[in-house]
Formats: sequence, C-alpha cells, structure tokens
Amino acid sequence: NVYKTPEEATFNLALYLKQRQKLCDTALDQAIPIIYPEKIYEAMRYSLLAGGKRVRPILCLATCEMFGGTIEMAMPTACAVEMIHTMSLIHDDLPAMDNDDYRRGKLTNHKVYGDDVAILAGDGLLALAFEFVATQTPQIVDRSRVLQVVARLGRALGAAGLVGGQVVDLESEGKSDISLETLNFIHRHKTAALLEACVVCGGILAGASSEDVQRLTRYAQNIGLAFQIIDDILDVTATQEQLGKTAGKDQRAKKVTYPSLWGLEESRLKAQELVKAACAELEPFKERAEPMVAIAHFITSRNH
Ligand code: GRG
Repeated sequence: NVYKTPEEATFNLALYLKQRQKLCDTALDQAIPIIYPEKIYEAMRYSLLAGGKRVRPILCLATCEMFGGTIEMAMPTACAVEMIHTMSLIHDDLPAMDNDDYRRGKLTNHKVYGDDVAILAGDGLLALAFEFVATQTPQIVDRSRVLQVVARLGRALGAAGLVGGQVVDLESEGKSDISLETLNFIHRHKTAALLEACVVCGGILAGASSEDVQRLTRYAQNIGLAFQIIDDILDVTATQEQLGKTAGKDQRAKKVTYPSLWGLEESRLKAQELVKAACAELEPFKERAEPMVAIAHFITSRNH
C-alpha cells in the first residue's frame, strides 16, 4: 500500500532528498567550469549553485528509476531542468519583470552582475541545458528518446509553457478580478509545465509507455497546482510573520492568489486533495512509486 501518510512511511524522505540534492549539486558544479570570459560563467554559477531545493531534478531522477532506469541515464536531463528553472528565476527577478532583490537567500543575479549580464547568464543557462542533454546523455540511452526529451523540454519552457504562463501573469498584475480559470492557467504553465517535463522526461529516458507518460502528466499537473497553492499559503503566513515584526509595513503588491480566492483553510484542503489525486495516478507502480509518493506529500508539508 503506497497510500501512507508521511508519519506511517518507513521510507526516509529527508535522507533521500539530502543524498539526491548532493548528487545534483555535484553534477551541476561540474557542468559549468569557469573559463574565459570568466564573468559569464561566474554569473551562471552564482544562481545555479545558490542552493535551491532541487525538487525538479530529483523528480526527474526518481521517475527514471521508477521505470527501471539509472541515475546516470537521467542526470544530464536532471541538470538541464535545473538550469532551465534557474534561468527562469533570473529573468523573473529582473526589473522589467518582478524586480526582486533577493532569491534563494542571496542578492538576485542582476543585483550582483547588472541587468545586461543577468540576461546573458539566463540565456547561457538555457542554451547549455539543451547542449547538455544532447551531448552528455549516456550512449546506452536510445537517441530517439533523447530527441523526445529535447522536444518536451522545448515545449515546457516556450510559449506553450513557462513563457506563456509568465505573459498571462504579467497581464494580470495589479488586477483584482482575476478568475480561478486564469489563475489556474498561470500556474499550469508557470509551475506545472516544467514539473511535468521533469517526470515525463525521466520516464521517457527509461522507456515508459505512452499510457505511463499520461499518468505521469496527470501526477505532475496535480502536484504542480498543489505546489503553487502551498507557495501562496507560505507567502501569506510569511508576510503575516513579517508584518508582526515590522508593524504593518507591507510592501507587497496586491495580487490574486489561491488563499485570496478560497481562504487559507480551504486552500490547504485543496492542496491535500490534489496530492491525493496525484498519488492515485502512481497506484499501478506499487512500491516502486514510494519516493514519488513521498515527494508529493513533501510538497504540501514543506514550510519554506
Ligand atoms: C523559460 C525562456 C524562458 C523564459 C522565462 C520568467 C519566465 C520566462 C517565467 C517565470 C517562471 C517562474 C518564475 C515560475 C515560478 C516557479 C516557482 C514556483 C518557483 C519556486 O520554485 P522552488 O520553490 O524554488 O522550487 P527553489 O529555489 O527551491 O528552486
């Protein structure tokens, strides 16, 4: 029975995540040596190695293993999804977009290197992501699978994915009458699309069937929305804490979020329902799905 609550699980998720984070950090570190012109490689490394949770690469590795593949087969793709994620954060933080000063507990890329180099660091990471998948995936993986991975990644981050979600998000800024449909569109594209690519690509590399790929897609769409709902909840609770400290100096722009539509309690329930639906998709994979089930639960139980 894979439907264990986090308390019942014998699987040690904290240890699993720590080990995989380390593997991913090492691979990412080796992916970008500093050569001439040093500045651009330093800027790329600054954000890539700034210590994210590595949820996306870990999901990619876990899915590949669930279908009998190895970590080595999926590591170049796992690195690529983290490079793509990081570049989207660098560009999202720019003054022309969200204009943020801090990310992953450090100054944002453009605050350290300037807008010009930050744009190029994002571009460099994006290009390297594709080069890395194409050149570093071990030869034992059928080339037609590598080609499918490249296509999936391209789709997930282009106008049909991240870029499309970001455009609708920018259009929605400052509006208080955003519908649930629009909010779902934004997060299906900004957050769920890349998570979907992570698990689908992990599956494809290990030879998952198209029926399995559809299950993975539904798993990722559900955890993607749950992830965003929890993000919104954490934003509210962190802001409330902050408000307590700074006696009401709330500088955050007003925007429509899940808690603003549903309230905190209802949002928590919806996130739990989505995680349950995600895990139900993994039922046919029995105990092999244990890490993926635990990761789905982690998404709703995390506190940062
Ligand atoms: C992809 C070509 C291209 C352009 C980018 C800027 C942009 C277009 C899209 C925005 C994407 C964006 C900022 C989505 C938000 C995703 C999200 C939920 C980020 C937080 O992820 P975590 O919590 O962060 O996994 P860490 O730091 O742990 O990795």
